Amino acid sequence: MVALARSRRLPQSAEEQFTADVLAGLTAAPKRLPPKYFYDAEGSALFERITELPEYYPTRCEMQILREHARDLAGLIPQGSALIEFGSGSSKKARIVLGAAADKLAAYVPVDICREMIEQEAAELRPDFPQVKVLPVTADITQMFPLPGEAKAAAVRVGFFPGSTIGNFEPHEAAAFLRHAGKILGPGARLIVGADLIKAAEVLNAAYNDAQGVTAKFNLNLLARINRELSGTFKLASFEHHAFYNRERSRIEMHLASLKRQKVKVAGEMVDFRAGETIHTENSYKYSVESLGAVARGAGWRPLAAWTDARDYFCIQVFELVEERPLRAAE
Ligand code: AVI
Repeated sequence: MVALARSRRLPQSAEEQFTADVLAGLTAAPKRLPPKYFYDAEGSALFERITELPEYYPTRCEMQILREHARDLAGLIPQGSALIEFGSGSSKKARIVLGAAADKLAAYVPVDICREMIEQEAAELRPDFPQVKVLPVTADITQMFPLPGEAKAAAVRVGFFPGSTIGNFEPHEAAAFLRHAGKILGPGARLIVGADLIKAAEVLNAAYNDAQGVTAKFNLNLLARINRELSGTFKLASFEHHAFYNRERSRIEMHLASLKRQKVKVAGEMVDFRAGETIHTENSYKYSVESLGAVARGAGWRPLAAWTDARDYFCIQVFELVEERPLRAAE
């Protein structure tokens, strides 16, 4: 940390960025690590296992809503649209939308940081939806990225942001992301967002403290990744997974708690831990249909439709980009 600050060099590679973010987070008070680093190959496989856990309801609820309202959803997709999925991962939810709206879609553009995964998914989708051009883009969805020509030329671009990934942004970041999505998708855009809803604390706490300990492994994998990639000396048995619902802030917080006083070396730097001190690794914000609608409105989107599952655990909302009208002289 000190060495990086002294050198005043800007991080260049992904590895330098990872080193800088980890050292900055571990020397901050309180300690924290960015949740985006959960998703190396090991972490992505653990996340896939989480989505199948009996306690982790979001994925099942979202798939159920998509299946149940696939026709209504297709009705809100204009003819000749391109579907742009932000952070597509396995594309299994997009398959439901493609199944219902393939005749309206000129192109499907899965966007993800992991090139191999989207190339592979694209290869599997093409034979199933021959009438839709599948055009994967490797990019960080929080940064500006160019769309393929076919998507730019489409009648309308429809964004798809499922999985409650919006919940892993801080509220101001969620608003900024929705504004940024509007800029990428352009005039007339629509946006389909999946979000986890506020509910009983027991249900939420169980979803992030599963009996098989997969979520604990997913959380601890962040330390294992630092050991693998940044010559870290974390002893995983000396840290414990903590996840709890913070009702005031409508969010699940995940932390890694140090079970004793200890020193850990990371990328050549020594980091001290007090007994009980935690590293804050993730927030997962929970919304209401109204609160998500309010964030979206503030970011220039008008709600068109909202559906929830039978228990109101999860929602899918569809928005339309509000046209920016130039001010007239009298206004
Ligand atoms: C990816 N994201 C929406 C998950 C969530 O529920 O916030 C990540 C996760 N963390 C622990 N379990 C699942």
